[in-house]
Amino acid sequence: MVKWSDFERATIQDIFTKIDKDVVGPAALSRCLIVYPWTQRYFGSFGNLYNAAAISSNPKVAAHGKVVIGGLEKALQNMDNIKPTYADLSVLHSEKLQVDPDNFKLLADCLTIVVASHLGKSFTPDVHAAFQKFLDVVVAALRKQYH
Ligand code: HNI
Repeated sequence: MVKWSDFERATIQDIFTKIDKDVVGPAALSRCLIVYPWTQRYFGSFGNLYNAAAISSNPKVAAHGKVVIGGLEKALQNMDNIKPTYADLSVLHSEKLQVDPDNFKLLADCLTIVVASHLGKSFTPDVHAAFQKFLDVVVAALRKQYH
């Protein structure tokens, strides 16, 4: 069972309240596909991913970036039960999508960079630490059903 301090709970909620999810989700996924180009292999049906400009303006990438944020919000609403909440999602990524689980951390890091750029000075080391812990728990939950 993950223990969350009151500061961590409040900080993580505050981050999701402050960020523009329709911007941050697409920006994080685009960044991941650009910085780590091998991740594009899972999005063959998304059309034009030929370069950074194409990826950043690809409507399917943007739409999926919002889906990923929606997935994170589900974790946010179940902070004390993220692993069971993510069981089906983990099976989907493992068995159907066959996503290499090492990529989860890459997308999580891209999300952190985008959130930091949006929150600026308020993204202090303490705030960053709370967000990192949240993403570490999410990534562990997504890896859980991999064998
Ligand atoms: Ni991910 C589908 C959440 C990381 C590739 N992914 C989803 C869905 C959610 C989701 C939610 C939709 C499930 C459904 O349709 O029921 N993905 C997340 C989260 C993370 C994550 C919260 C990590 C923070 N996914 C990744 C990574 C990759 C990835 C790192 C590949 C590099 N995900 C996919 C693909 C799909 C997907 C591919 C299916 C997309 C589609 O519509 O075809």
